[in-house]
This record gives sequence, structure tokens and C-alpha cells, in this order.
Amino acid sequence: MLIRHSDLILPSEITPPEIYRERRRFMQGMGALAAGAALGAMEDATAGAKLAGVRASTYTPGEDKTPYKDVTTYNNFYEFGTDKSDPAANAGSLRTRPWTVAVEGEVRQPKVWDIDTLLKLAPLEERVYRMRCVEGWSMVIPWVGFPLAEIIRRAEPTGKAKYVEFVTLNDPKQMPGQRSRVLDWPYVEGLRLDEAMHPLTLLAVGLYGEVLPNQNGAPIRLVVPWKYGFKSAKSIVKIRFVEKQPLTAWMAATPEEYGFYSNVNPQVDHPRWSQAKERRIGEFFKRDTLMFNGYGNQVAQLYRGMDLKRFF
Ligand SMILES: Nc1nc2c(c(=O)[nH]1)N[C@H]1C(S)=C(S)[C@@H](COP(=O)(O)O)O[C@H]1N2
Ligand SMILES: [Mo]
Repeated sequence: MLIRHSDLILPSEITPPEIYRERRRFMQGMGALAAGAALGAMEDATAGAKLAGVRASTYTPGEDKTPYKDVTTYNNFYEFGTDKSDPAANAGSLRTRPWTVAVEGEVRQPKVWDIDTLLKLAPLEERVYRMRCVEGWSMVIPWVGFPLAEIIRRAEPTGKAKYVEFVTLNDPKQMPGQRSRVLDWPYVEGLRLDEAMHPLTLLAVGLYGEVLPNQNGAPIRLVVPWKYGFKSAKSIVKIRFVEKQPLTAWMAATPEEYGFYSNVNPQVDHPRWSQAKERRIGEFFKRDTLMFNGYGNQVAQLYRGMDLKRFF
């Protein structure tokens, strides 16, 4: 594992000042209401509320973080529309409490987790990850979360569990984009069990030290930094352990364009464009895309002996 320890900064120190100012104004408004108890509850769930007890990052690529504004306003989340600005504009209709995540299938300990119990399952830590969309843009995002392995371990997968399926909420009333059939809802993604168990694989509940904004997949979403962004399913309600490779939403839509593995790979072009380069949001010139998005030291052994052109 190649992990740098050069960036031990508390999330509070990197929150952009305009966010702090905005939050202070918000808190002052709340104070005027003298709603102390309500505030306590709000702090748990509201997008932008500070997450308590977050461990500083020991994972960082040592690259500039993409500004909060870009991370939260330039998104793909087709449940809220297909334009990059749609999720930030429309995701306000998503209710993130109450929220449960069902862990089921080939496990000895199936369980329906309440989101607030899940938040206390394991220490929250910051992980600064490179993220790369299949469309050719990338960001560096300080996620807050815990390894997916923490849930998997407690679920005790049976010998039949070979893959893990992730299912996003399916509710067109809250997710207006689901009224159009751009994908076969619900959004489904999947990982091989060993990919899911990998220490880099994160369940994120926040970014920039704060509760996840809805458009980034609140209240809980997957983050798999060596794969194209679409593998990182948002607003997850179900984690299912299965024997057979799951049919993901993108494979069902266009199987010749999106395979199950979807590892970031500059040598395997998308049928309609090259994957050799990417544009880091905020930069003008394109940069070379790195094999496994730069996480090869950690993950290449998962694919030893596999033809990655065939298993794209
Ligand atoms: N449920 C769901 N999850 C999703 C998507 C989506 O449309 N629906 N889009 C994916 C794609 S294509 C990308 S690039 C990332 C982008 O969001 P982020 O910047 O918040 O990670 O979310 C992924 N997760
Ligand atoms: Mo993407």
C-alpha cells in the first residue's frame, strides 16, 4: 500500500471560508428561533452540517482538492435529471430521514440498518480520493465515511457470496428524474466481493467534513476510486450479496459501452471516445488518465491474470 501521511489536515481547516460564513448565518437564524433541541436533530441529518469526530485523512493523493462548489454543483445523478446542474437544482425533494439500508442475500446476519446506527458503526474518517467520470472529467474529493468492509464483516457472507449488489432508492415522487426512462430504475451497481472488501472501498456519508449534500448521494453512497464514477452508487437502500454477477443499470442500458468491471483504464477506449486523457475540473489542459485512476499499487493484484480488454 502506498499511503502518504503528508496531509494531516482537519476537515474544519479546509472548509472554504464562504461556507463557514454561510453556516454561521444559518446558525444565527436558528438561534433566533431558540430551537435548541431541533437544532441538535438538524445537525445530524442536514446537508452541510458539520460531522463530529472525523479522523484526519491518511489517504490523500497530495493533489489540490476540487472546490466544494464544483463538487456539489457539477454532478451526475440521473434520478434528478441528466444535466450536470440538475442534481443540485432538484435533489432538495429527497428525504434522507428516516432512512434504512437493508443488508441481505447470501449472508448469515441479514439486517436492516437505520442510517443513524450506521453512522456510529465505525469511526468516520476523511479520505481524499481522485474520482474519474467515464465522460472524461475528474475531481479530487475529500470524502467522509468508513470502509464498506465494516458492514460486510458484520453481515458474515456465506461461501456462495461472490458479488455485492448496490441498489439506489426507487421513488419517483422524491426523484423526479425517475419519471423519465433514461435508465431502468432503480439504479443498480455491483462489485466482486474482494473489490467490495478492499480497504479503499468506502461508504461515504459526508464530504469536506460535512453531511453529504443530497446531490452527492445522501445519506449514504458508495465510493470506489479506481473505477469510473458510475460504479459509485448514490443514496443506497440495499446491499445484496449474490452468487452471480449482478446486471448493473448501465450494462442493462448499453452493454457494449459499459462492462461490469469499469476500471479506469486509459488503454481501453469507450466505443465513442478515447479514455487516454481527462480534464480535472478547474484546469484548462487535459492530463493523462492513470491506470486504475492512480490506485494500481493498491488494486492491480485484484485483476492479476485477467484480460482487462475483455473484462472492461
Ligand atoms: N444512483 C445514482 N448513482 C450515481 C449516478 C446516478 O446517476 N445515479 N451517477 C454516477 C456517475 S456517472 C458519477 S460520475 C458519479 C458522480 O457524482 P459525484 O461527483 O457526487 O461522485 O455518481 C455516480 N453515482
Ligand atoms: Mo460518470
